[in-house]
Amino acid sequence: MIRDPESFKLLLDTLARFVRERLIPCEQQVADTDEIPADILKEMRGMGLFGLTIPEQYGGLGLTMEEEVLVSMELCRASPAFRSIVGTNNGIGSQGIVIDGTEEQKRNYLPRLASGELIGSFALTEPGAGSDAASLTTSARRDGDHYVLNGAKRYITNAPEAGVFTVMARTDLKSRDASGVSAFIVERDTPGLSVGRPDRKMGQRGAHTADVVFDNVRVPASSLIGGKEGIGFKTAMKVLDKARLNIAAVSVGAAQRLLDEALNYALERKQFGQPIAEFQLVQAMLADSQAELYAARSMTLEAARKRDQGERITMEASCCKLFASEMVSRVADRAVQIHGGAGYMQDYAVERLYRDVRLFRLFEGTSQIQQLVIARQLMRAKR
Ligand code: COS
Repeated sequence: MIRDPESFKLLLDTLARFVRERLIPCEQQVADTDEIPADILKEMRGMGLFGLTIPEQYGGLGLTMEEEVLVSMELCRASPAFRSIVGTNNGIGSQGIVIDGTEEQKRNYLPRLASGELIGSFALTEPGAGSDAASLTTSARRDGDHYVLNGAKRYITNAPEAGVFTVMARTDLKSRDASGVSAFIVERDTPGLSVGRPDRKMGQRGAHTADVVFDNVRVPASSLIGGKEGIGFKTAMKVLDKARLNIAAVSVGAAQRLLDEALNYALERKQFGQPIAEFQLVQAMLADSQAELYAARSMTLEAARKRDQGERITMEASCCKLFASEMVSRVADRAVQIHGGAGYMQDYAVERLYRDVRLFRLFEGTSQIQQLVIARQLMRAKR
């Protein structure tokens, strides 16, 4: 749902200009330094990019899902690192509070997340609990008016920058499954919480992940999301439904950029006396990329509209995440192929983007987990 087409077009046009004039020219610097420059971050805050999805009453732009995916598609024409720094505040680092938080929790955290003053992060994955997220072992033992957290989380996006974490931990210490998991809001400076060194990754320089360790971290009982034990896994899954749809949009944005780079190169590069774009084997790669990109874009928009109508989109989000993240990998591969030897060189953006987009098939649920979710939903509908 687009609430006000005119002002939304203005937002998209402003963003497109920012991406073109500020972000893309800065990409190589981000890749070289592994940091997003402070002036770019300031501009992103000024544009409201940290609070796109946070409801207006808490200081955000309150975008609908359709608006959100269109913004992600535009933003992700630039290096995914720029999306990543705002990604957790708009997605997994805030949505647990937006979806299931108490009024007090919303009032306390959402305005600062919306402004970008605070970076939010989502701590589900553990060294021993990746795809099998419900097997997590981080514990939260009740102690009077507090809970005491112990355990370790792994590959936590924006942990080095985060001021607040949504942490999934086991409150029913005898349980082994999802039913014993609760979600907590844990502030960065709580004694006993430590963040490891940023991970060294294949790509996505400028976007950071790290371990987060909880060593007798005492948090007030009021930091239990929704004020209720045992619903934390469901909160996490609801957050991921939305996040997966967003990753589909992120993949579409990156694919648009990759195709653009490939097309420009094919039109300029001459071999056998003519631009390589004139060769039908190159055209086939361009055409397949465009067709798949269009399909991913269409399905993502359709699922977003469905969510805006209040429908559950668990299956659709997984379909979109699966298809779009696999699609962008194929588009990236073809973009490198069209560039020939140049595509293997760091002088060309496609070399970096090829490595960056590989993550999309892994995080927020691997392609295999999306297949599992889709198949389970299909079977459930028959029972
Ligand atoms: N929305 C609401 N509730 C959901 C849900 C969703 N999308 N998905 C699951 N649930 C509920 C289930 O209904 C079930 O509740 P009941 O027992 O009351 O019916 C509960 O949550 C447990 O669900 P399920 O039995 O399906 O859990 P599993 O342990 O089988 O795990 C998968 C399900 C594999 C899908 C889940 O662990 C997963 O998504 N893994 C990947 C994790 C991931 O994406 N990690 C990325 C890092 S986080 S950025």
